[in-house]
Amino acid sequence: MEDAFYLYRMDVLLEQIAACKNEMAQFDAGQADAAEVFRIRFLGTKGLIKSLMGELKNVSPADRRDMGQHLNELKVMAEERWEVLRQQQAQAAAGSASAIDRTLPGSPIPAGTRHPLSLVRNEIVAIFRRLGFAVAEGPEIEDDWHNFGAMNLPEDHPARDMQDTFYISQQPAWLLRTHTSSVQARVMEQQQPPIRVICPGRVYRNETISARAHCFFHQVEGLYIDEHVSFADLKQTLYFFVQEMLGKNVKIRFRPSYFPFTEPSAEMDISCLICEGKGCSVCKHTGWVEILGSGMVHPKVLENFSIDPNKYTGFAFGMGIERITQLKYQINDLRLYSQNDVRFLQQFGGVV
Ligand code: 2NL
Repeated sequence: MEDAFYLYRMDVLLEQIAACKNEMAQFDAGQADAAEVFRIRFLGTKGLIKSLMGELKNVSPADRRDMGQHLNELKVMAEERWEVLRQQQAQAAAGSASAIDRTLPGSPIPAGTRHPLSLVRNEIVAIFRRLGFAVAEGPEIEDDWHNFGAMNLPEDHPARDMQDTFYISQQPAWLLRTHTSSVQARVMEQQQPPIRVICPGRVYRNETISARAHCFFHQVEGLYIDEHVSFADLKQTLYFFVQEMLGKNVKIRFRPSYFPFTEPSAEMDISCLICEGKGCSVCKHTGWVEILGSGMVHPKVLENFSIDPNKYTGFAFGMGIERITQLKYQINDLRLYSQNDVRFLQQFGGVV
């Protein structure tokens, strides 16, 4: 009779206690927040052990004392296991805390240095800006007209040859610009005089790479078109530029030359910075080094953009940034500019 009345006989409860122990043994101590998950499952107010305790009233009074002891054992066992889990977790937290000391100052991120060509380009641009020149940029992939045709280069000019210029094989009408005159062509397309621009940028020529030649280099070209612009303006502008760029002691000279896009044309030399004109290997014992080409804009070029050559005149010039940089910093091999050797690049760290 008693057995039938008390639904939870001792053996049923013992089975459940055993199942609970089994679950505790298999509990995954590695899971996230393991101690708390364990507490909620076994020791919490809605946990397994509390619910088993609640069943004690359904055990016959004769077995109740015995059963209470079993359940107490189970509870102590769970509490001990919980304590171990908590300690493990605290240790893991302490371990990761000592691996990262957040009070230490951060390791500095090394700042890069500006490329010498960028430094010199920025200086050139700054000087011409003070003279009222605007800066214009354009695409490196150009068409024949902007690079050659508009600049008065005849169809059979050697610069147009595949030997000298990179053409885009998928699109033979396109090429890599050989000078930034193409940018000035685009400026003249857009705007009538007065025009006063400089065009810095990368240009390409099909050359075998050596200490003195590369398949790409950097240029700054300048263009000034207005009424009454004269060769005297050209000379004075470039003289001012050289004195600002390289120092007041530098002398200049012009030698007659030829470019298809200017007439007359002249190349400009400066007195050698290394030997101050006395003669050395840099100036090949002449005392002078060439730094740029220049001239009065050819009337044909003006006409190509519907600029009246009887009303307007202009001067233009072009210089290689590599060349100016070489003179300024005594760099003896063009390849150094593009090899990305930090031992070379870091030497310009102090210059802004
Ligand atoms: C050189 C020579 C030069 C020009 C570039 C130019 C541009 C226009 C019209 C006429 Cl839009 N000329 N540019 C003129 C003379 C010389 O460059 O040796 N460059 C590295």
